[in-house]
Amino acid sequence: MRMFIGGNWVDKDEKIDVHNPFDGSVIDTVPRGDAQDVAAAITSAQRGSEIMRSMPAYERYEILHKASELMTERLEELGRTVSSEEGKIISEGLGEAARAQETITLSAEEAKRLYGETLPLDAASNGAGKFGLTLRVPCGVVAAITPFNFPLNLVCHKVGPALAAGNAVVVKPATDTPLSALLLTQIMLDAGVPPEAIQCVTGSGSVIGDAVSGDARVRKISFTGSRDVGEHICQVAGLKKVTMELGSNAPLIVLPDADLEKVATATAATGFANAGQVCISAQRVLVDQEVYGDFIDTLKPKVEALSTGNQLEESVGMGPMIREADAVRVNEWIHEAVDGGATLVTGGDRVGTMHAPTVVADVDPQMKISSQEVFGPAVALTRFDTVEEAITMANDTNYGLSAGVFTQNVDWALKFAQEVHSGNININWGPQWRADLMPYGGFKDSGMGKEGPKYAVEEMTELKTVIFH
Ligand code: TAP
Repeated sequence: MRMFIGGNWVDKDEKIDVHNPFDGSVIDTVPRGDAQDVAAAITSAQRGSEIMRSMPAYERYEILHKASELMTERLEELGRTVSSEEGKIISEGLGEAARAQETITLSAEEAKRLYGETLPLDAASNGAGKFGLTLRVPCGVVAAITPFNFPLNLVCHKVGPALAAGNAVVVKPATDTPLSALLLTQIMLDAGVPPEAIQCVTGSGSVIGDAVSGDARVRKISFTGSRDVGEHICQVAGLKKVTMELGSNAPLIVLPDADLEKVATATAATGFANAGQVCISAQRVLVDQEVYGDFIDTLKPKVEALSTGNQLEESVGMGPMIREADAVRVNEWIHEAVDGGATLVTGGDRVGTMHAPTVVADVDPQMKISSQEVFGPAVALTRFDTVEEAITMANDTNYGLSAGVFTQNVDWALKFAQEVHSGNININWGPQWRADLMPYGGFKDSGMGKEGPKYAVEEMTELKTVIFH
């Protein structure tokens, strides 16, 4: 595929191969964009931002609504593209395509809701005879830098609100998974987005990232990805608005009154979906010592029932990881933990990008598999004695994106909700759950700002205060 810059589909002599992570086969190529391509994209987007700023909200709504209809027609193609380039099983790929379509529908609706307010200026000692109001105005050019793991829906979470709010958007998709973003760009153009209002530049983040983040013509950066890249972008960005949706090592607390069957089902579902490569995967499962042994016995067969293999075959329960280097890293952390005294309950093997679904018990919270973001198909079990200890352990991390607790005790549930420092709190489910309309974003090193179209529109607009004297 080609990239889209300045109203044209652009090719380059230098290409990047896009691989199917299951067998390494090349499924397509994209141009290797450079800093000049980024500069050209931003120049065009500046014109696009003027067009979008003056476009009536109803037209922005209609275009996004049309885009959502076109996505519905192409759902199967979108889902297959996601699965082929990312490695998630086909049901998850199709599920992501359906969610992405809903994200664009929700964004279309938000185009109609850019409210301001009137200000009671005469309530201030110097305000008699004045009248004030606020206008919510677009930022201008929004840069959208996105990760590999949800290559369509997370692009929609930026493109949809950016356009709904009257901005132009420059998309920099992950190099491993650019095809879904390019397909989406085509759909947006087909729906009537002005060609200057959307740009999609492919190329390595380490090469072209600074050209995107550092350009003073970009007013807003919306980034989803790893903590360290997020921090680097903030340093390069200078005086810009930023939204940072970063990583985590999400905890799931199992209190002694929990239904262990339900917890085990939730752990298998929220720990191993997309081969554990979800920012809110259940990673640290903290279990009350009273039910620790029984929980392991209940969880083990559910994890062992996950068949691994070619993600495009419908019978397969878990596909490959995105890159072999990441599978090697996850495997090393597992074996480091086992060498340090943890117990391998199931899994532990790796062949190429395919890592077995793994459960490790008796994990010391200082071990990498617990203290750092695993981002792979491994779950670490640690036991605790009291609710207070469990909450302290859950909070003993630099991350804070999502957390889960299983209990029937409303006091414990409320204590957990109030005391766990995390952007999302799940009572009686694992940490991995999201409806695309809800405010979603992390605390601490998991980032700042919220996504969900309503909240992203707020972050991609600015308030102008108008005073009539
Ligand atoms: P990253 O390696 O951080 O890459 C994310 C994006 O940043 C890619 O497009 C990447 O481009 C680009 N990038 C790399 N270096 C850059 C630089 N110096 N300047 C600007 N952009 C740069 O993350 P990933 O491996 O794709 O995704 C996994 C991470 O994302 C995990 O930490 C996960 O938790 C996090 N994540 C968070 C969320 C939310 S909502 N909080 C959701 C999904 C994922 P290249 O691909 O070309 O390197």
